[in-house]
Amino acid sequence: MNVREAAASLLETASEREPLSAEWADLDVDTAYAIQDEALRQRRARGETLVGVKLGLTSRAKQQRMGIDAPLLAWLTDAMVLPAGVPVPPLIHPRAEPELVFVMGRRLAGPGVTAATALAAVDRVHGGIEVIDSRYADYRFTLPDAVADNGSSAYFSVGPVGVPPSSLDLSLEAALLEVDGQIVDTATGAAVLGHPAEALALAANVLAARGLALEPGWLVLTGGMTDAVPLRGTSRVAAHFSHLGSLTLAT
Ligand code: 0L1
Ligand code: MG
Repeated sequence: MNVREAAASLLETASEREPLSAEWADLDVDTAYAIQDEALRQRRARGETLVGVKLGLTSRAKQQRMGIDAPLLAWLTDAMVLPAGVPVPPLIHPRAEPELVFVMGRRLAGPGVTAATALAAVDRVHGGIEVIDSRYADYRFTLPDAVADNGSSAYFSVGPVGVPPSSLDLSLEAALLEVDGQIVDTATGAAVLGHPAEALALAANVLAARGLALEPGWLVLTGGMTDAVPLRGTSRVAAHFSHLGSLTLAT
């Protein structure tokens, strides 16, 4: 299997499959990012537009659950945007997680980006929910598998309240995750690498190593604040933020 075939195969996957590493034993992270980039090329060829990036595995809760201790980066396209009121489409085994979402005001290029310089390039911050859906059976994978699978991306929704990041302390911004009327988890922005701006700086610096930058208008999902909650058999998931409002998805 080569990079193009792996990307096409992951894009077509509509039910649980074996990890890519089961058939590609020496799959490494650099090759996995090449597969991710090729999958983005194939998505664009079928009409999707790049709208930003997401970070995954930026909280201890997520890293411990997945048994992987390094964050990852993945692409976001317009086909992954779930507008308010649109139910989550059928997926393999979806899970939801609350995230802090930046909208870039200026281009941000690494290397050497710090949390402070990263925040200065942000136009506003929103609360959001990401719906992930690993193509791999039981969410069992290595870091290269998850990178090749575009960080388990499926859909995401951005809440209606957007504010300048200087107007609040994002490390203290809290999210309550509610499923069918029950609060199932809580966290603050500090769960995301100590401060979500650290995740933003990481994204800029990781992209710089690939000759890329965060572009004006891009969305940056900074990673699940809590562990992701399974949606199968549920009807509704909501995230309530302390200053960034609430959003609800029908599941
Ligand atoms: O958004 C995420 O944190 C997903 C990272 C990839 C691993 C997973 O499926 O949790
Ligand atoms: Mg996420």
